[in-house]
Amino acid sequence: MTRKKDGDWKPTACCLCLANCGILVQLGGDDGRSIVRIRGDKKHPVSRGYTCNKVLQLDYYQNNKQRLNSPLRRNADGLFEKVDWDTAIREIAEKYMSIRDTHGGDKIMYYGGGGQGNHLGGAYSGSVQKALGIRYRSNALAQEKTGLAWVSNRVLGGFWHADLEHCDVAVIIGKNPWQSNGIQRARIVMRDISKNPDRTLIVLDPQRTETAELADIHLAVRPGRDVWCISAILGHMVQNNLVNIDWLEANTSGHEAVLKQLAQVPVEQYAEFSGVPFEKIVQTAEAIGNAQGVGVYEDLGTEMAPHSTLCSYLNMLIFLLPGSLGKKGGTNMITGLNSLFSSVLGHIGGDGYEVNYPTSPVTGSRIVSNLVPCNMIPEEILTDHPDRFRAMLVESANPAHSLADSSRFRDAFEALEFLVVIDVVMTETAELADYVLPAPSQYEKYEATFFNFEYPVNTYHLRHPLMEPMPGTLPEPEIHARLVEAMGIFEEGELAELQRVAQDSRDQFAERFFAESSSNPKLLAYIPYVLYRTLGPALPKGADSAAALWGLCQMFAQTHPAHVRNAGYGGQGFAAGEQLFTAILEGKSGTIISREEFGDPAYQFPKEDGKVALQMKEMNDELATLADYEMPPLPDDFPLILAAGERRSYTANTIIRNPDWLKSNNPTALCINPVDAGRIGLTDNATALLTTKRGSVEVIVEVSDRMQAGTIALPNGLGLSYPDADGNRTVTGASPNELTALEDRDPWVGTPWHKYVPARLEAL
Ligand SMILES: Nc1nc2c(c(=O)[nH]1)N[C@H]1C(S)=C(S)[C@@H](COP(=O)(O)OP(=O)(O)OC[C@H]3O[C@@H](n4cnc5c(=O)[nH]c(N)nc54)[C@H](O)[C@@H]3O)O[C@H]1N2
Ligand SMILES: Nc1nc2c(c(=O)[nH]1)N[C@H]1C(S)=C(S)[C@@H](COP(=O)(O)OP(=O)(O)OC[C@H]3O[C@@H](n4cnc5c(=O)[nH]c(N)nc54)[C@H](O)[C@@H]3O)O[C@H]1N2
Ligand code: SF4
Ligand SMILES: [Mo]
Repeated sequence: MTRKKDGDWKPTACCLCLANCGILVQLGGDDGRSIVRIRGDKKHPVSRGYTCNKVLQLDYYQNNKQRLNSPLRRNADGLFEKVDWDTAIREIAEKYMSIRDTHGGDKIMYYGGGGQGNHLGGAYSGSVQKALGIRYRSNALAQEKTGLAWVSNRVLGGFWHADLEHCDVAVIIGKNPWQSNGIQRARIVMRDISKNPDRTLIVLDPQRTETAELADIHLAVRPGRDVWCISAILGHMVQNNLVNIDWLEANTSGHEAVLKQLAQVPVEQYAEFSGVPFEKIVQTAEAIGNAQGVGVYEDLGTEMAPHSTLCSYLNMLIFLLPGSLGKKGGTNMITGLNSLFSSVLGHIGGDGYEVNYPTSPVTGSRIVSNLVPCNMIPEEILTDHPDRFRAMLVESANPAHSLADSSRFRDAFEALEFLVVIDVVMTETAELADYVLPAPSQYEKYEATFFNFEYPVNTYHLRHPLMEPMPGTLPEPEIHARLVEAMGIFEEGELAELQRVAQDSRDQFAERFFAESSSNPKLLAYIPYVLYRTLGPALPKGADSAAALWGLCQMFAQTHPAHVRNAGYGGQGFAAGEQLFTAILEGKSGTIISREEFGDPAYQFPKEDGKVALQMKEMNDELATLADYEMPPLPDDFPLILAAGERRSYTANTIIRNPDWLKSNNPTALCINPVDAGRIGLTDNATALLTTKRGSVEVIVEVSDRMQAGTIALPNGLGLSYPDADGNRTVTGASPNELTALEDRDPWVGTPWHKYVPARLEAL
């Protein structure tokens, strides 16, 4: 074997979680298509060389037995047959158009568009959606982050970043960054706060997680009772002058009403009900109230449990009451190339309630951030309502496995008149499709995400391909472009002039593109497609997928000229946008796109009146009900609370399917407290039957004193099928959504209560 030289290291990023750490890889194997060595990329401006344990397993994603290499069509016997691309594109376009023309494009739903590492392809789906008149869409954000997105928009007018690198108090709520990362350089950042006597790490989690073990204050809340714990903390702050009243008066509206409400919180009673000792509530309130900079990070432990939306609102008060917005070490509003959360809201009436917000067609559910609540999708299909969804396009997502109640989702997908799935592998959802379209892996094409949430220096990482695409695949932008063409949206030659100018010079292209679009609105309406087919061919081979970024760079440079200039891109007219785009296109380890100033009021208070709307009537009303709220008792036959899907050192949603990657002793285990295990008669590695009102699965037990008594936890992303050595498909581990129910969801935004599933466990 020849020794690899240092020059063989190629920069890219890890696609296993939203941190997208910059990495360097070496290729090897018989055909040079295996990722054989991996290390952190120190040149990456955000991750700076950091990775977690999972990154070493990336080749299980790149190379596996389920990769697709041809479009598949379901034949009359219900089996898949290979078809060529022209046939697949033509037939798919015809079928969608016929549904559009007969029932209306709003009966076709778009789901997905990208996972943890790939958002570029989904950006081009906008043109297909436009061509079909698709109105409703959704993705996994509508089963976790829509509550947060809603309250953030209402209160702050945008989305925020917690400066955990510099804060003196970090509050981590329902998140275990030690295992789930997401936060940049998570383990280093958590350890730094933990080690520093002048900084305080507060962790709210029923479980003694690895992160909780680092905490100065671990609030071991009873599951599902976060809202009382957080109210008690805020109540104690208000009742003991631990709030920054000058800041609130100067920068917020409605604070009198909110402070009055919190002044009435029976702190001791709430503390007791939440399971957290009163002294710890006091200690937490004092740490937050006396801090210069407070950073809050919430995640699934609170977002997938009862009162989740109210919790998200109260979690923002944790940094707002001490006035910790718009400063170093605090919380800052972010601007990125493209926001994953749209700021569309209804109308806020004179009484403070939102009305005329968008809703879903059948159940009338609130649509936040343009996303139909995931838990409502089956009900929007399995009905004879005339406005039901009749067809779907699923791209880079596995909803038949990842959304609540897989069995109902299977029924719903089977009831559709037409389902097309775009993926790199055969998935549980693809199995149910009429057509499956294969895409190259994220290491075989230009790829990027819009998870650029950093502040004050924000970055963008366009990854270059490491190898040629797998034969038989087409990148998503090409698939979408061909669908648009099969639907006859543009005339032959309609884009020829723009194509010609693009070949000459990108500066002229900008002038020409914006001039032409004022007379031809179609160019803007189909902007991803138009850029892909005009500017795309003028970019380096394969980089046509980056064409849409050019449009985003131009917009970003127009809307944030100072931030872009501070990052080094300037000049008149379209020059700054052009320079920014060139830097992103040519950069291989991530590119700095903007530099902001801490505390710039124009950006920190984006709402129209320049103030934070501390009061949010819907939430204040719900807060008022807590004093009289009775927890619904657990049913006698389901005495345990199951967290259905937690992050472990070997889970990555469903991105890696080959079970060989599961390295630790028993990564598929159901964790249970020793007392409960003893009562049920279970020991380590015992097999048990786990049952909820929706179903039963077999699990292997791990007894763990990290678990709070009365609670059990199952890892996420398992229960995937994969061919064994003989080619027989076997399932490893339990699929959590065989156990979850659609109706157990947040009343505001429909997010599931996966962390609060009543369950029973029996020895087998
Ligand atoms: N290893 C790994 N990392 C991942 C992923 C992965 O699949 N595997 N997925 C990525 C994705 S998509 C996401 S969204 C993030 C999610 O990241 P996290 O939110 O950190 O993930 P979880 O482990 O599901 O849940 C976090 C914590 O919630 C706690 N919890 C359970 N019930 C409650 C409760 O009632 N209250 C509170 N306060 N806490 C509770 C659990 O004990 C657990 O420690 O992870 C990302 N990173
Ligand atoms: N019970 C329970 N359910 C959960 C969770 C839980 O904690 N408990 N967690 C939830 C959370 S937070 C999330 S984010 C969701 C995630 O669930 P999904 O949004 O469904 O995402 P993934 O499981 O990451 O699946 C991504 C799909 O993209 C495919 N893919 C990878 N690369 C490419 C590519 O380049 N192109 C295309 N077209 N496809 C590609 C993969 O093969 C995979 O099928 O799961 C949710 N489900
Ligand atoms: S933190 Fe996330 S992106 Fe970084 S190496 Fe780990 S899984 Fe990959
Ligand atoms: Mo997620």
